[in-house]
Amino acid sequence: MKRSGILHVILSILLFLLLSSPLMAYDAIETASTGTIVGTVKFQGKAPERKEIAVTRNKKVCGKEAKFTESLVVSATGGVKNAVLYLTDIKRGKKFKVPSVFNIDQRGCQFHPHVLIVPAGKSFTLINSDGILHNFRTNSTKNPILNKAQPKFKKKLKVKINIPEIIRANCDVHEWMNMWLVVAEHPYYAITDEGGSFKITDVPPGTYTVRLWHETLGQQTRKVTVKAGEQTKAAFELKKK
Ligand SMILES: [Cu+2]
Repeated sequence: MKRSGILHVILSILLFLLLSSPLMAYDAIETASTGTIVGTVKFQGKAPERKEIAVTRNKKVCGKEAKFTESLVVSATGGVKNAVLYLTDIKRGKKFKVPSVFNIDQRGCQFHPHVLIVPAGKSFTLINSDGILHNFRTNSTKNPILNKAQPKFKKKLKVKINIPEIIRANCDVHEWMNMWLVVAEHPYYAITDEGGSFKITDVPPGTYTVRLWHETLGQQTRKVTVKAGEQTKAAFELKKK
């Protein structure tokens, strides 16, 4: 083999290692004494009203019930739903278990749930409950783009995404249908509930960076210190950008 050929092989191997390294950055270990991070995400000021979605296609199926935009859902007490919180710098901790219910349902021409945590490299199911054509397109930058038509006879479709990334997905048939996939490389991710509360459990003691991500309100980071057997509180406030 020529010298340039060998160099090419070495460079290819290095590039492969570099690209695949994010998947190997987390180690599952036995976690005996751990702590919890609990908190809330609140909206500062008066929350904007959610707009009703105008159903322009497949009205019989899609227009049965009124639908409202999900890009910012704020409770009566100011809690922000569907904010994602995760540790950006955790290297080892609990095993990443795949959730028992692990799918996206296209029902009433909306994605359920609107935000889903997806363990990287694990398959999940797209369900078509509507009996009409939907299409699932991911707008990824780190992963290959998925573009999966799901005709009415195709009730279930398996998909898999390998590289951690927060990805917007949409349906090309119904332009109002969109959702977010949070492809995670470790189990320390949480989504806020209706009241804006979240909980990250079984965290090994240490100091970590918590990142908050919300689809329209942006991001924030915060350092937290977790102690064994204790709860660490983290309160976030966001305002409209
Ligand atoms: Cu659709």
